[in-house]
Amino acid sequence: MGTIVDLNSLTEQIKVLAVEAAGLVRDKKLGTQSKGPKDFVTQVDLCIDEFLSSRLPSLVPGSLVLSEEGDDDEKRAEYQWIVDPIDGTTNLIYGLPLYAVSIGLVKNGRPLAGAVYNPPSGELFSAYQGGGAFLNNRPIHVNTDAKLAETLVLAETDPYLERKKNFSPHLINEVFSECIDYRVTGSAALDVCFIACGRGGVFFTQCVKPWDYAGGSIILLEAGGTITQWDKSPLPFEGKHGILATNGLLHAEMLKKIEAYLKEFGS
Ligand code: 2AM
Ligand code: CA
Repeated sequence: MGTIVDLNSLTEQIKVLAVEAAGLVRDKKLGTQSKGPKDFVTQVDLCIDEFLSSRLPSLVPGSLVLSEEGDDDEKRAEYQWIVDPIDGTTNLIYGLPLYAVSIGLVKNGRPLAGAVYNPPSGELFSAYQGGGAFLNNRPIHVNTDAKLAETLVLAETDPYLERKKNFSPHLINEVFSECIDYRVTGSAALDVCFIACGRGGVFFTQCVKPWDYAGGSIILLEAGGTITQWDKSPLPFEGKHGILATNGLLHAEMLKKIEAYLKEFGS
C-alpha cells in the first residue's frame, strides 16, 4: 500500500520550515560564489539547503529531496521534495527584497503541496491539492484580466542563456507592445505566486528548472490559474524548459503568441 499523507498538516509543517530556514541565516555573511555565467550561489543558499534537506524527508516516509544546491545524482521517489533554498539569489546579493525559500512536494510527477516564503516582506504563500491557495493564511485567487491588452505581464530575462539562443527579451518586447506593461522580479518562484494572487495576468520565461516552479505551481493551480510548458504540455518537474503561468483566461492567447513568435524567430 502507498504512503498516506495528511496534506493539510504537512503543508502547515512545510510553512514552518520555510520560515525557520530563512530565520537561520538572517545575519549570515553572503559568501557569494559563481556557479556559471551570470549564475550565483551564496552561503545562505547552501545553509538553507542543508537545513531543508535534513528536515523534509522525515515528514513523508520514503520521500527524497531534489534541491538546486543538492547532489546532481539525486534518486527519484514516489514523493519528491523539490527545493530552491533561495530563488532570486542575484536579488539577495544586490539587496533587492525579491527572493524566496521555495518548497514543493510532488507525487509521481504531480504537484501536491507547496510553500514559498519571501523573508523581507514576510509573505508566505502556500497550498495543497484540493485545499485552496493562501497568502499569510488568507485565500488568494488569480485576477480576471481577460485580454493581454488589459493585463500586467511578469517575465524573466534568462541572462545565463547564450545570447543567440535567448528569446525572452525579444518575446517580452513583442508582448510589451500589447500589454499594459511588464515587470521582471528576478525570482520565478515569486512570479508564479504573484500571478496566483492577481498581481499580474501572465508570467513567462524561456528556461527554468523544477525548483524554480515546484513550490509555486500548486499555489497557482489552487488559486485558479494555469501553468504549462511553452508548447502547452504539462510541467515535467525535471530538465529545463520554458513555462507559461497565467490566470487561465489568458493562457490560450499567450500560447498562440509564443507559437507564432517561435515559428518566426525561434530556430
Ligand atoms: P535562482 O535565483 O534560484 O538562481 C531569474 O532569472 C530566475 O531564473 C530566478 O528564478 C533564478 O533562480 C532562475 N535561474 C537562474 N539561473 C538559472 C539557470 N542557470 N537555469 C535556470 N534558471 C535559472
Ligand atoms: Ca536558487
